[in-house]
Amino acid sequence: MQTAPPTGTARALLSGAGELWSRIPGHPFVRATADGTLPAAAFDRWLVADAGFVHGFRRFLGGLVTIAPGADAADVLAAAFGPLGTETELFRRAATARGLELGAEPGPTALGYTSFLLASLADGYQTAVAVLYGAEKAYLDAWAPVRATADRTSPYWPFVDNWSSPAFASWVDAVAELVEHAAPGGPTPPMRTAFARVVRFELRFWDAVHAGEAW
Ligand code: MP5
Repeated sequence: MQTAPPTGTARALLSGAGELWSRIPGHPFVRATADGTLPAAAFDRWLVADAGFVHGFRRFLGGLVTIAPGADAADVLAAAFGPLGTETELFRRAATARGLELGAEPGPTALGYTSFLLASLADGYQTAVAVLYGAEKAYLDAWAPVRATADRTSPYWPFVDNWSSPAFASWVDAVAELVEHAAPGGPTPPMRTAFARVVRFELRFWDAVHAGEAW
């Protein structure tokens, strides 16, 4: 799925993250999920960790709606609650089918990432919307390149489909526009710092799940 390349501030955030960002597409976890070869235990760990992430993410999104600078931005953000509800159902159904308990104690990386999302709200809308863009764009850029070749008979496919779909790509484009409106002159240093943290957390999240990180 090709999307419109981001322009302006969003593009500057991406190119600022440079080498780190280049490790998002083609990450071994994503490749193995797409071709169905990821061991079931690793997928199960990811499913529980990511369900926890999505729960925290929804609270973060609620906070962003609260601090959005106007109704137009709030409308764009609030529109994501519908798809997030569908996504939550996808996690619940898969967890039931696989006999997994959602709501387990998160590992330190997952907890650190969701805590960072929520903490970024205290830095204000401009920085927090850059955080939102990083998290969503990371998932799009990870999953969209494997959509065409992914094994659609695999139990992992509904998840690959979710974040590589045209609907998800349009939402990420809309978030890029919010970033542009929030900082039309280009990213501020706090936006760049927060965005780079998101990229590091995204990469660490997959690594932690793969390794079975615990504490
Ligand atoms: C997303 C996700 C995408 N599900 N998990 C991580 C670790 N990063 C980003 O967010 P959403 O809420 O599923 O669109």
